[in-house]
Amino acid sequence: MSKPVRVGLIGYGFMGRTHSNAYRQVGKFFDIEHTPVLQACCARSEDKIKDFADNWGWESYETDWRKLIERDDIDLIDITTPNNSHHDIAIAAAEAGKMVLCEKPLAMNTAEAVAMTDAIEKAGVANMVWFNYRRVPAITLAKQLVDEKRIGRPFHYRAQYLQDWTIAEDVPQGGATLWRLDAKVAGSGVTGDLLAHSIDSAIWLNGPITSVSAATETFIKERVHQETGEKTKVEIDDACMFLARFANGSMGTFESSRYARGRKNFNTFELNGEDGSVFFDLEDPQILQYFEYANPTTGKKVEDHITGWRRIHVTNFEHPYMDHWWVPGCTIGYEHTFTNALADFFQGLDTGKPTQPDFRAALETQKVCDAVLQSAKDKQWVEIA
Ligand code: 4PW
Repeated sequence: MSKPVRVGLIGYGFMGRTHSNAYRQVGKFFDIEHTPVLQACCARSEDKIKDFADNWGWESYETDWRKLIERDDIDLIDITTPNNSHHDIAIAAAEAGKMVLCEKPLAMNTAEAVAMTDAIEKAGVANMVWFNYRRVPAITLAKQLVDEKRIGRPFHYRAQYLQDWTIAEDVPQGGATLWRLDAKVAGSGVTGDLLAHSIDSAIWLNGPITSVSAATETFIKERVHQETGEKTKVEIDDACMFLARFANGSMGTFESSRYARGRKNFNTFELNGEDGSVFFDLEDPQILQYFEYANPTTGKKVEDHITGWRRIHVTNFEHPYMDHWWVPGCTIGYEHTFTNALADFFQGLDTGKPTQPDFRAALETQKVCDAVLQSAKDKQWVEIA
């Protein structure tokens, strides 16, 4: 029996589009009782949101998010607006008893993230934060290998998240499209925008991070602000590197930059353990590399002349999510990670089992981001409470 969930989407940018596409696809590819209804979308500009609604098939639109939240015909609020509005919208939506989905990073800082998590938990509403890379089948498979104890005692975690789109000095900051460069709107630079993904994956695959030591750099110190036309100080981190210690005794290195010429969305990680290693690179998204040293079922050690890294093409029905898509060997892409995430969320509603990562999990990532920025500022190790 179908149980409609009437969605109110706030924001119409890049993430507004990825989410709209996912709402349209999820019920077609996944067998879910709870299915989304594209009830209303919302943004300040009437012209833009009307076009957006028409294009994606949203049934109505609002220009004030408070009005959207007040509507009785909305069950779920999905937040895809810039980071500085997540706090107010999420709390108002939770207090109105709506389910809440929120784009990453959860908040501008830990204090906001704590207040949001408290409001969500007090209201007892279903929730999820869009760390979509957990739903890349190859990354989900990496998690399966960890859970199957194929990695053994972990020693090293290594992550990179590199892009190159801010190298030119004439890229402005602020405004509708370039708010990611404006600290007042984004909260931070690559730490919140890119490393938040790497940290979420790391915690998921390798457990809590207990302390960090970081360095950040802002290569271009002033940029024209899109709204005022004035040259103003750039207050975000353009690049960030940090060392980490994990609760399980392993060590981590993380690097992120938007000045890595040629790198567009280079998101990689490697986990090295006593019994095996895994490596993933988003530029080769259907491949998970796995090195097996010891098999956890047979206990057999693999050490001979044909031992080596294997490239698992994660496109078979046995692989996470893939039985919902095409036929073995046919790949899926970036947009499917959002559909897979929604499928997990709605299946969670069907079964009553909450979906991860929820606000509480995203709060843990936010704490690490804040500790990283604090460490870079103070030039010393910071413990994560
Ligand atoms: O969340 C991230 C964004 O803000 C993304 O996953 C990639 O980097 C694509 O856009 C930015």
